Amino acid sequence: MHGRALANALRRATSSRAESSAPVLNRLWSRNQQTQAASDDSSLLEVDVVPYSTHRIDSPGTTVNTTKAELQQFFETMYRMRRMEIAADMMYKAKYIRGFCHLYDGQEAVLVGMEAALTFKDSIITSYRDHCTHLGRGGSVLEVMAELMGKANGATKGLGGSMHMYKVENHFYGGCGIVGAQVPLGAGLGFAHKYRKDGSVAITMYGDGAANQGQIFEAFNMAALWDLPVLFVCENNHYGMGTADYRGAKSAKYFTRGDYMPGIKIDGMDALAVKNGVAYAKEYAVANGPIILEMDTYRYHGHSMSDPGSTYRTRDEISSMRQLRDPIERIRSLLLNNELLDTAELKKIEKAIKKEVDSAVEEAKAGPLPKEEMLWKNIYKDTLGMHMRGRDSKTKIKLT
Ligand SMILES: Cc1ncc(C[n+]2csc(CCOP(=O)(O)OP(=O)(O)O)c2C)c(N)n1
Ligand SMILES: [Mg+2]
Repeated sequence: MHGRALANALRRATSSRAESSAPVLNRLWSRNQQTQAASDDSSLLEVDVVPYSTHRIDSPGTTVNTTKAELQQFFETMYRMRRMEIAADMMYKAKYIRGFCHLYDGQEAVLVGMEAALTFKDSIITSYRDHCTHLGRGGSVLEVMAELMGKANGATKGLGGSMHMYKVENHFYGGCGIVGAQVPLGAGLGFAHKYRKDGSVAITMYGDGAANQGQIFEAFNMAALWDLPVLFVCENNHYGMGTADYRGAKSAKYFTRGDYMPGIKIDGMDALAVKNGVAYAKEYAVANGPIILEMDTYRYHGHSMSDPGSTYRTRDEISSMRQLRDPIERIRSLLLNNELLDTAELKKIEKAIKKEVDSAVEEAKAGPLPKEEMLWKNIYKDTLGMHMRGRDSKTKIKLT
């Protein structure tokens, strides 16, 4: 990142620490002295988060309720996501995983905070950066790792790979490889919720790069025209491949880009800020219609496995993010500084999760490949006795 972008990133980083963490910890500390929260997993704690920026809507409150149990769950889930992505990186380099592979490490607080404010009745659709979305929607590390390795016990039976995780029973509609294509689909999911009057919302996620596409504005228009319960979640990780946000967008204030539609900018490195913002937006969307949520976040890896991620941004920028805004370290500090868990307890959790990920990797490696007949299954719902041409015109395969 150069000049302006670097200065902005570091300003964000310092403000997160200076404005939020220090007072938060003090406040939590004195509160715990009174409530003995550490002894009870469900005792309520209050944490202050960095102020939200808003467009055409009042701000959510900046004091967020949480519990020891919730903070521990945030820590565990984000740590599991992080370890899984690190394992995927290693398996890719060892050639167990081939083809596309976009990692999510750095951005974990977005999904973990969002899921804390949603239920699995709310729908989610996202881009190709979808491994952790699958975990957030109740999937397992094994399902993701096996899918990445093209195995039959993978999330989509080894047929989709990295960009096509899917879990329809928990209303996760995938992983889409075409930049921005999921956004109108997400508006359609919102239409279904409204039509069924089920009180749920559709979350349609897209990146800062995708935010400049025409189809995004078409989806905004329809969703707003029909008051659809949609949260348009722009994950602003500040780069679209190697292009910094400010180089590709006339206005990088993505939360304002719905014009007539309200928007909120959220610290996407803080799971508590995300939870609170999403809960507020869900209530708004069910009653009034769509809203944009810009998540200010950062990806540690390159765009995909073919991108070392260090040619268009400095190593200093990446290490500053890790040191000052890392979403896992933020929750670790809250747990430690408030004596909810000690270092040994956190180490034990980390060790158990590492073991869980390692054994999922081994199980995925040993998993079966899809049967050959999967090549011609699932093409038509009713095959009507059709045949498929084989490698030459003499070979005909009956579709089943
Ligand atoms: C329609 C289309 N155009 C271009 C591409 C190539 N492409 C893949 S990802 C990407 C960048 C998208 O960046 P962003 O929306 O910020 O998402 P991020 O990768 O940062 O999560 C591009 C240009 C594509 N897959 N589809
Ligand atoms: Mg991006």
